[in-house]
Amino acid sequence: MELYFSPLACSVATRIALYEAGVDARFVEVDPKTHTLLEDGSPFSRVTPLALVPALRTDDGEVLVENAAPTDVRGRERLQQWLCFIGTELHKLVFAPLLDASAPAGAREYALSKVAVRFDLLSRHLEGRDFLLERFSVADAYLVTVLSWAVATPIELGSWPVLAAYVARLRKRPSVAKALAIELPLYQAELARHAA
Ligand SMILES: N[C@@H](CCC(=O)N[C@@H](CS)C(=O)NCC(=O)O)C(=O)O
Repeated sequence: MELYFSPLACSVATRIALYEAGVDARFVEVDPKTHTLLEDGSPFSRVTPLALVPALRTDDGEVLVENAAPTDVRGRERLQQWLCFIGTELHKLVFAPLLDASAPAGAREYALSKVAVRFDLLSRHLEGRDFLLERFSVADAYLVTVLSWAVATPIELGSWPVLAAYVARLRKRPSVAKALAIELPLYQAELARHAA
């Protein structure tokens, strides 16, 4: 199995899920600016047409994309509900414009205007709970990844103490801590590459 990832991008969630599942995988780094593989410079669009991480190549050669496409039969409806909420309401609506340096100011203001109601909802749900569902799931892997991006945006996560505590707690979970410890230096190397 191969995971195509970019450092600290949403593909962190897939890396965490692979660690949680104890799956042995090869991690193939994709440069998010050039959309090429670091190992040989080949275009990532040869793997997946939109050239978006994560992409997972299974041992039989199938390429799976989309964070919200896991196999998890228990609590499937609620899991799908949270994955869609994270993917559409947080990742793409709020964080994508805030993290995209080419987004116009109006897009960033619009994104910021969407934060409070969504974070309030999430905070109410997570109050008194360890995870989104009864146990750790891929939705938590995705949520901790996305909420961790807040430090690179004007969003003050501390204004939602329940969310700040959730992120701090999950970042200590071994699979999450390992994923972030591996990807942080890769992200710093990526920044240095593009600053040069
Ligand atoms: N709908 C996709 C979105 C994936 C996505 O937006 N990936 C970002 C990283 S978080 C990416 O590859 N960006 C590179 C680009 O936009 O060119 C999913 O949920 O997996």
